[in-house]
Amino acid sequence: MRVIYSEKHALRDAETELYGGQLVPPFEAPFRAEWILKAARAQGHKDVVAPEAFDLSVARKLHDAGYLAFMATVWERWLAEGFKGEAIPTCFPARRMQANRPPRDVDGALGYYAFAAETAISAGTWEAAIASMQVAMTGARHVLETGKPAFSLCRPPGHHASIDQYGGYCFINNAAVAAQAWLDGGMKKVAILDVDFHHGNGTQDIFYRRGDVFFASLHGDPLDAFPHFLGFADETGEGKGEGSTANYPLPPGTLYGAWKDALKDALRRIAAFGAEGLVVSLGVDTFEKDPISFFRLSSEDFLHYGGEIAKAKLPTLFCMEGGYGVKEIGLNAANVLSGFEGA
Ligand code: 7XA
Ligand code: ZN
Repeated sequence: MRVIYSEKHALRDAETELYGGQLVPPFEAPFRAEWILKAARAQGHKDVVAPEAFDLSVARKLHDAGYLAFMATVWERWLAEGFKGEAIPTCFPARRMQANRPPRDVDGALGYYAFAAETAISAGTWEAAIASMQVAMTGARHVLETGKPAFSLCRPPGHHASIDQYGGYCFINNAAVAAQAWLDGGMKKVAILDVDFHHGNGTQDIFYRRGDVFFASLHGDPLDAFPHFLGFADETGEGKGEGSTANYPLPPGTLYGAWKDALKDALRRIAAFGAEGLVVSLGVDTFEKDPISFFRLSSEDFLHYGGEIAKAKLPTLFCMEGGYGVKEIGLNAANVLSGFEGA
């Protein structure tokens, strides 16, 4: 399978993540992309290309202009304030506060444009996020032009990035941009299938009121798992988007059998929707040894579900999302691609 990879991912190299009351080395770190690329090559996915130089015009259709302007300048503004550490929000617009006035102060603006505090911004973050989006768009173009599948090895990931907020290690919603690029390129209906352990709150937010993108997500129950405040089964879309969101929250300890049942239902809904293309938000943090998640998929299961996704018989783009800490992240991601191609 064609793999799109940018060395610029390494520019996203924060030193800190707020985790368990400590500032620790981030789980979402450069080694992830290197390990995944190596494993993909080892399984024969050797057609690796660099991304094309897309601008932000498609992203501007999905993300708020103020948010994008903030992201482009926040690190310089933070440094100009004289702060010594990485940029982390500390104050958020909470219940019964005003959530519609972006503060002038950079500390306040961080809380306004972030939905969580684990993701520290540092030098190079925005440049890497743009390169990651270009990786997704290059994959989208390849699929649109050839009908063949592609794997966009996006890093930083994207599915938590909403219309106007970053968090969960995500800044630009790569999968959403790819889906929008397909619509701009002539597809009438697109589906995004999110198999990352975490709910794709950003992707859901972006398309929740639209009828042209179906969003299905299998994830840890938000009552037990990040992002905690979105991803419940009763969220089904609004207005033109009514019926085009499908959430499958699953409990701690979920094994492949129950997960696969949810996957099959999601694929059935995607077929009924009439999608002409499928973007897969591919997180491998569903793995039994993932350090921050609680599903129990084995490496074999990833191979198998790649084959299940192929049965949809849709032009398919895989965009990398999460998966952390253990060597198997490469094997598991590559297994999905191989399972897809072998089906
Ligand atoms: O898919 N999203 C992720 O893998 C990032 C989850 C961030 C969790 C942070 C909880 N402390
Ligand atoms: Zn995840």
